[in-house]
Amino acid sequence: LKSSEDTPSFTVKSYACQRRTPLKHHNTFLTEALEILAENAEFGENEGRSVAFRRSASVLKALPYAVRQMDDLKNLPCLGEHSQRVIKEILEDGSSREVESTRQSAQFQAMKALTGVFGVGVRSADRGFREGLLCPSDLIRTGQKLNKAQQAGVQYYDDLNRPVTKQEALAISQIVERAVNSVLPGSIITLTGGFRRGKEVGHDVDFLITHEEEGVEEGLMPKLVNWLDEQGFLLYQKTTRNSYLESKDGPARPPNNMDRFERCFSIFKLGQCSEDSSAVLETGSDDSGTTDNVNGTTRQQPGSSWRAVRVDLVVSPFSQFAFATLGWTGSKLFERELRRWAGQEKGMSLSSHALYDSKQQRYLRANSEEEIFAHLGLEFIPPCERNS
Ligand code: DCP
Ligand code: MG
Repeated sequence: LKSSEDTPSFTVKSYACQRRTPLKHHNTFLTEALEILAENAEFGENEGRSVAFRRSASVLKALPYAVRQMDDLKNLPCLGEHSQRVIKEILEDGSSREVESTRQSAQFQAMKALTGVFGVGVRSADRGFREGLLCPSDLIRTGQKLNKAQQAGVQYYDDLNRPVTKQEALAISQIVERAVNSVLPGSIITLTGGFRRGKEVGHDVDFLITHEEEGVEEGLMPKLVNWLDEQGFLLYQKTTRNSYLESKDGPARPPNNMDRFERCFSIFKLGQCSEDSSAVLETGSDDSGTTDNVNGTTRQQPGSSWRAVRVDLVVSPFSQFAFATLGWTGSKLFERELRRWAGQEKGMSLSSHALYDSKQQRYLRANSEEEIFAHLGLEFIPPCERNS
């Protein structure tokens, strides 16, 4: 077998969790287009279609070369007919009519703007659009009934739609570490989500918190939230009990203790140099007195000494920490593919709490992500290569 000189030959495994997907890749011009179609399918609640486009895009992200002709796609998995048609048009004409008309459609733009409001999901956005709403200010103008989350979402819309920088994420890490260590010393705090995968910016900052002594983490979240609130760091927070028990995960449904897995959706008030940001300024500096480790990069609104940032806090019992870490690191497609691999190829059921082996009819323990990959018969993929 030989491949022609200008046709790179490269094999790509079919599940995203079997491949290494770096953050920066060679086919952004194609993946962005496919992801517009994926997003549009999500707005139409067509999950199958959305996943198909996301899988196609993800395959292109894993290629070590830029696709220049259709031949470059030979033998690649997951590229459906529709995706191939879109790719072909972009390669030949520079753009895809379907993608461009989607991008420009009033419905897509309204859905994007409305779902961009924290607390507004696809359903409400769609209802709004049908009633003639096009942008977040229409929610106010037309006197829509908004819940607390949505009210905060509208109030902090501009801040929350400005990407969170790595530096801001680190500043928030310091606040969270201080908070957690004052309510439960010895806790372990991990920055998860996109930042753990090496992203330079994110839409929020995700944390996973645990303690080696199983059980002592119980009741941590309310104390943590209290501390943060008292110090003036919270603009909004909603703590929810884990809804995992209600999920349709079948046999992997966890034992009862798992509803203790709590999550707090919050909006932080990240200070710059005002008094309430002393925590930010004190930590990480060797007390030069005028440290500006947060200044400059985060001040984008002249005159404002703080900005709002979405922060997700999750507390996990130590025995589930590896699963929670894996589950909260993402990407979303990588997670989805891990679960699909577990189910379809291994007869196992994976969640952020546990891994259940249906054949052996037992839960498989793991103390690290590496052990979970091993249980699943997968090569370990480090976080920075899970950008599927
Ligand atoms: N996650 C998931 N499924 C969800 C929500 C979250 O698998 N429905 C996991 C995978 C995500 C992680 O949690 O990577 C954090 O979710 P985010 O929405 O914060 O996504 P990221 O952190 O990956 O990206 P962003 O930069 O948009 O925050
Ligand atoms: Mg995130």
